[in-house]
Amino acid sequence: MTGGVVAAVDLGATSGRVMLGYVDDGMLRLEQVARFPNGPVPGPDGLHWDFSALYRHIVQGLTEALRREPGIASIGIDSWAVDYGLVHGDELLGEPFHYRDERTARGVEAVHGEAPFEELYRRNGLQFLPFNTLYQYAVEDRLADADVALLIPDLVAFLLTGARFAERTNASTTGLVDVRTGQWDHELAARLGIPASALPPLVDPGTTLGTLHGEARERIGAPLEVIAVGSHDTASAVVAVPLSTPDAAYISCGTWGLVGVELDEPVVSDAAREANFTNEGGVDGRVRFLHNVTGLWLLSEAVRTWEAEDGAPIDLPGLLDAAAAVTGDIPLFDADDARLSAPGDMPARIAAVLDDAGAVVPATREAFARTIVESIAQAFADAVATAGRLTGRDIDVVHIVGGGALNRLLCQATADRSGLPVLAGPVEATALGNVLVQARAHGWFGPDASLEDLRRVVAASVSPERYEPRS
Ligand code: LRH
Repeated sequence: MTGGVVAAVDLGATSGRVMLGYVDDGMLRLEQVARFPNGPVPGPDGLHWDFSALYRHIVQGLTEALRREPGIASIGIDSWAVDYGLVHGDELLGEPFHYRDERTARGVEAVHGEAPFEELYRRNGLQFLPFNTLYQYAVEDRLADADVALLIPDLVAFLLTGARFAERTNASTTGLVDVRTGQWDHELAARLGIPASALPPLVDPGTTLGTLHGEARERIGAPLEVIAVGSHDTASAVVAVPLSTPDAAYISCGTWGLVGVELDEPVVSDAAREANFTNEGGVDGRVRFLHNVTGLWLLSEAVRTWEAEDGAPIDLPGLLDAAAAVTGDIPLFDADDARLSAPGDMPARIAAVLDDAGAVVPATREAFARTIVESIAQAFADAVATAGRLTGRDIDVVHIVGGGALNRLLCQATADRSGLPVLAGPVEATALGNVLVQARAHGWFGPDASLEDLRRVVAASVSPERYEPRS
């Protein structure tokens, strides 16, 4: 076994990072080089991302990474799914839309008018999420003006190297990839009026995309290679779940809680469709059979509102400690309620959902925070049970990875409500998965390392915290 160092660009909905990932004799270590904020930016025509700022931060971060570590072997990029940028020549046609922009409602109507959801599910295996890329394309005015449409990590790779590809795990979230073959569904795209320019050549994780070129190469300072990783952040996170039993479930918990199991073959049964379970593409052709639960978005948006009210930052660990000490009945709400997906005054939105269900609205912030965390945990427990039912598995342990693994109240509540032990960590699963796939491409784990071998490296490098269910 050999080793080396790679750079991982990991873009989340609330922040982005550039990390160095060190592999040494079967062990893995991360060092953060840069961290920068991210979030929805309201504009005259809707919610966008400030992609130009993100790209500037990425180039700065990579420059610093190379300064610290001149021996970097390659760069890998992952981000949230579904969103894209339109490219004409070398130019980006405007800042990408944010998936929480409400224009997608019109897209759903237009697409389902041509291809009903039942048919879409048979073809693409995706749960219904109103922002899946095919709905966005249906209301995208400038699609025809573009030479190519690229999902966010592919767009970053294009700007860095000039290469125009679609990495397969992330492409699977567009709704335009055939769940059986893993290839673009050209027939569906044509029926929906989506041009071939939106379906660039697909590549698998581990493929070398290109070498830094032009201004990026000058700024960063070396002709580094960019390697495709599981460029959907959730795909990278699932690579780094140290699955401890064959019947383990995982929750990749950040803004969203992605709750499910890993499969070899998709499940597109009526029951899976009705339960709104998705079959997203995983690394090495695995299937991420999971359901999107509205995760820590509910808490972070509530905190954002309270901070605006106070004009001062909130001590989140302190609030969660106070929430854990709340006694008495905890009212619950449906974390997946569609009214909770847009930004803005989350406490009022949740109060309306509770009120409509005849539940009591908590009177203090700590009680409110407790209700939010317990409602997320209940949705996690329900989704774990459903994943077991739909796949015939007797789930025996739940791994929580991502930022949510740090939330002790959430981890314990998930154990209590699912009746299963929870193993929390690694927190940095997404960046670790990104690093692992690059390291494997360099042959640092031997010629034929499997996903299981990669997970053994994670298990050797981190120690998850265990939460036992309490009655
Ligand atoms: C998590 C995530 C999730 C998608 C959503 C858009 O960051 O990628 O898997 O459903 O963002």
